[in-house]
Amino acid sequence: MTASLFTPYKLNDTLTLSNKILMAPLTRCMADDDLVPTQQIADYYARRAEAGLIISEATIIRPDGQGYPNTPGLFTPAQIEGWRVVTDAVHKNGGKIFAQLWHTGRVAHPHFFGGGDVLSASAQAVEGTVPRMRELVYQTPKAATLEDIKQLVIDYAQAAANAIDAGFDGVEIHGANGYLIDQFLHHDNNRREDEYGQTPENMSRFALEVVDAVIARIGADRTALRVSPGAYFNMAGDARDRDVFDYLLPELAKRNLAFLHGGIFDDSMEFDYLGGRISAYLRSVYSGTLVGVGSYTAETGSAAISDNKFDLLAIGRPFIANPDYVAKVRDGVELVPYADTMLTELI
Ligand code: FNR
Ligand code: 8K6
Repeated sequence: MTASLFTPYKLNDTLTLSNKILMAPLTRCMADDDLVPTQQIADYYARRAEAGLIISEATIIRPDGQGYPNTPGLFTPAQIEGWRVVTDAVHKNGGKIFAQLWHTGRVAHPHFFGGGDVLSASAQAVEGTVPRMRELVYQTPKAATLEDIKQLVIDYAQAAANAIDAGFDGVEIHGANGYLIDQFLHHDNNRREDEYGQTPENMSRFALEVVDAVIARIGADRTALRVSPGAYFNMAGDARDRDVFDYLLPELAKRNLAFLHGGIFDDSMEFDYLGGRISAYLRSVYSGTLVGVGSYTAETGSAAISDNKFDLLAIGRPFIANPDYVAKVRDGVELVPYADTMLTELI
């Protein structure tokens, strides 16, 4: 019933995955206080190396991208060194690993980077407080100037180059879940009146500039992107967002990315303005390799691949509960159910 998951998948001439199960990016908030991954983190990923591809927890490209405690970075020599220990450990166990490149935009908090501006597409605050740090209220961001945008694009590309230096097999740019890139892609947050706002072309411009700058540094074969056309986290949906993604996705397809990854917690969620599920919408508009995700089991994910709904399956929470997820599925061994209480420990 899960056989379709256990055949190799050729992403491109550079990368072939040994199976179709990806470990989804999972923020764990366990880097040290310099945002360096620890030996425990290396061991945690190494235990999961049987995945066809691991996508790392979201990793910030620069200090003002931080919105949660102890999320790792990829902008200092010590962070690059720390990640090299992780990638070596994964490779030694026969695995492959991409870094997920992250800037939280308006979901950042100056508490984490010593004060200063929070940047976003527009000066629209996200409501509420930093999770588990309830005293930290989100502040109204500064709308990024054209100069800020130029620098951000440079910093994404530099983080991608740092990731390759650190031994990663590639990067997944985090364009999903209401963080910085996504803030440009949805009308809820993007109220700009310049060449980055109002029209689908303009609202897609920042995402495409980041993608193109990363490709220029590390090659399209090693570059992937995660997107959330259906807003569901840190963001409200708007029917007009559909036109933005209808423009963006064919543009992305021209770039021959390694893959495109949907960002959603439960892919049975339907979005009126997308005509249904995220995966179905992405499949209808995007012609390249597509990763499905969101409350799938190996069985339902394998069936979806057999039905050509997507090409690869990403698994999140069950991988937190089961370091040996892939072996268990292959051997038909029962899985340990995930519980939120497991987030306090790296097993
Ligand atoms: C996530 N998710 C997530 N997504 C992302 O793009 N970057 C990240 O760093 C994280 N971090 C994260 C932490 C935790 C604790 C959870 C539960 C989720 C979302 C994740 O990649 C995935 O899309 C969802 O968990 C849905 O897949 P599952 O868990 O239903 O297989
Ligand atoms: C301090 C912890 C930081 C974790 C950041 C990553 C976010 C994952 C948290 C899981 C909760 C998700 C809620 C998503 C809403 C889904 C609605 C369908």
